[in-house]
Amino acid sequence: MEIKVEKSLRVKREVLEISSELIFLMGKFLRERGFIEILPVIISPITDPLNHSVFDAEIKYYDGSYSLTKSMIFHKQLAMRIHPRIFSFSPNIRLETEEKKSTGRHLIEFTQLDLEMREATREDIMALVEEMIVYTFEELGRKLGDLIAKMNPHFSIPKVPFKKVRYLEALKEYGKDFENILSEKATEPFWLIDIPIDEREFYDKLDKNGKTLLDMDLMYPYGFNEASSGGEREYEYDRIVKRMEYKGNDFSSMRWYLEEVKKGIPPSAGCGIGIERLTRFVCNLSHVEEARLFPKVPGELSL
Ligand code: ASN
Repeated sequence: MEIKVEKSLRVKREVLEISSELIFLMGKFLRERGFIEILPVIISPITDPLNHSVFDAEIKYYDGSYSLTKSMIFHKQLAMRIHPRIFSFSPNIRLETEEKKSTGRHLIEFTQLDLEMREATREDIMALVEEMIVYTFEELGRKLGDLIAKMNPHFSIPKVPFKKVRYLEALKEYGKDFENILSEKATEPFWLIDIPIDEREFYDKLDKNGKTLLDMDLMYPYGFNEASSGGEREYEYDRIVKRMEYKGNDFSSMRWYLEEVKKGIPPSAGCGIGIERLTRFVCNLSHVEEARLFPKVPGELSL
């Protein structure tokens, strides 16, 4: 295992300035639309089971243990009881295996702008995110356009609405590597929608067709690949139990969540947008490790 100390501090000052402005502008946009920022949850007895395996990140505490947050999905759903529109800049820990290093878009500690909206549909969230990106890029261009132009010849304000591509249709046309192929070919961000039930976690809502989900990934062009994932949520106890059984999720570690769902949680939709990936895209960086201070690359130890 390599120890890479000085690399952690090699991020460019300009990149940090752009990242800081992105965070500020997206928060401003959401506040102006009635969202409130909630503080992130770092440890909890429940966290996102994810659809792929990572090493455990648990902290023993007295007779029990806490998990480090992999995503705030369940806490966002519970927060819907208190306020209809929330967001958080949520640090996530996912102890990915070292192969993920070469994707250019994985860090084992990253931050996502996680947002959730009560009674919303997937379409509401896609429209909101499109508007937020356009607003953020316009304001960013006005303030830091010269700086960005030096790093990224492709930087432009995307046209809305973004194109929507059905997962299964893209898979049929381009084969297994369709996400990379489509992202390489694209010059504008686009949505990947209707992701099959086996490819995602239990909490995104199953369509009436019983096969695909009412969910979406936002994809960046020029090969930058996935930007965000989200969807409409399952919120009814019986449906959630069925979905967990289908996926083979562990019920005992999810009991805190299930107890709350039994009491009732509102329907909602939302998504999470990776801040380091957004910074990487705007600044045209080859790896997310160049998009933040103190990056934690899969398979390495660093400061
Ligand atoms: N934040 C994502 C969402 O809201 C979940 C995730 O990151 N796995 O759907």
